[in-house]
Amino acid sequence: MVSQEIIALLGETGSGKSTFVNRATNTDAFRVGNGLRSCTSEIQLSPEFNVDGRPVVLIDTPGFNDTVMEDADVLKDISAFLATVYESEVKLAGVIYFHRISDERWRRSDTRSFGWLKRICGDQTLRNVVLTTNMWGNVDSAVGAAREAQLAAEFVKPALDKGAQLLRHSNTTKSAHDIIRAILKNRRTALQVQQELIDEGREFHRTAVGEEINREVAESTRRLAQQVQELQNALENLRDSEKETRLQMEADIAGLLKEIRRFKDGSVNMNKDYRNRKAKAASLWASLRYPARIAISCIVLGALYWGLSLYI
Ligand SMILES: Nc1nc2c(ncn2[C@@H]2O[C@H](COP(=O)(O)OP(=O)(O)OP(=O)(O)O)[C@@H](O)[C@H]2O)c(=O)[nH]1
Ligand SMILES: [Mg+2]
Repeated sequence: MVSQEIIALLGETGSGKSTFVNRATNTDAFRVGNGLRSCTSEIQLSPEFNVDGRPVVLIDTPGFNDTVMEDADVLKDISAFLATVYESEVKLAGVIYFHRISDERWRRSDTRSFGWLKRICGDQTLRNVVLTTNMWGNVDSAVGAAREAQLAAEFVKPALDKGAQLLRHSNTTKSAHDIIRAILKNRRTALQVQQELIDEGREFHRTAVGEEINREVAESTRRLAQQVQELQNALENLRDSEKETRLQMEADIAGLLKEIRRFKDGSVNMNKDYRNRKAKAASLWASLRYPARIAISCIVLGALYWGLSLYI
């Protein structure tokens, strides 16, 4: 039986999810990124901590990255884990989405990663979502406030209209707990992707998340095929003397065709890959659900082994 309040953290890579866990738990439980590379590569569960006497566990996720295939893997992992949680009849308390107020503009990658949040949650559960702005220390406060107002009036307005909250995080334990409190006030509801996968029994490629991945894959494949066609046309017009250019172009075409194959394979194997990731998600979830049973099993097995070694 899971008694904790479970909250999922979502956002772009480097948006501060793991740092939030460290502040909320007042520990250095998770590694945070300090370079240009993405840091968290797998879903991880925070140590349990208390907010107003209620036990809370945060789900830290790998960030969205603005690359189609890498994001597809992250989304399969997140969906598989959320489905596993819901399958065991546990509803999340909510979701925290992270946005760096220090970013100078709302980029295409923000629209894209915010889109994943909407497809995961659906309109009905946006009231259990807190959109958190962080990294206030890296921006002049008036500039940050103007950006925040623009976010509220424009970019995230539709989500706020449907009940999401826009809150500041000042990178302290108190601020992290205030954000969590804002979520704990709400009634728990199943997220859209959980309903699609479990209640409706859809295959992953038929969920809003899966359909969007496939749309992106088709679009990227079409663009790559167009580049191949353009290179092939240019090749036909090359003079025989331009041997080096020809070799380079042929190598470029081979690279593009390989990429197209990778996209197509990813699309064909999408559901199979999702199921593999779901099996992995089940064991991570079990570590939270049955920690005592696992510990007891270890003790029993240890005692048996000890007894056996004495006997032998
Ligand atoms: N100033 C400031 N820096 C922050 C804050 N939150 C995170 N950072 C810094 O931002 C960088 C990325 O933080 P992470 O917590 O690793 O981000 P993440 O979202 O977990 O990234 P991925 O694991 O790659 O998805 C680190 O250098 C953090 O120290 C914040 O609230 N304020
Ligand atoms: Mg991280």
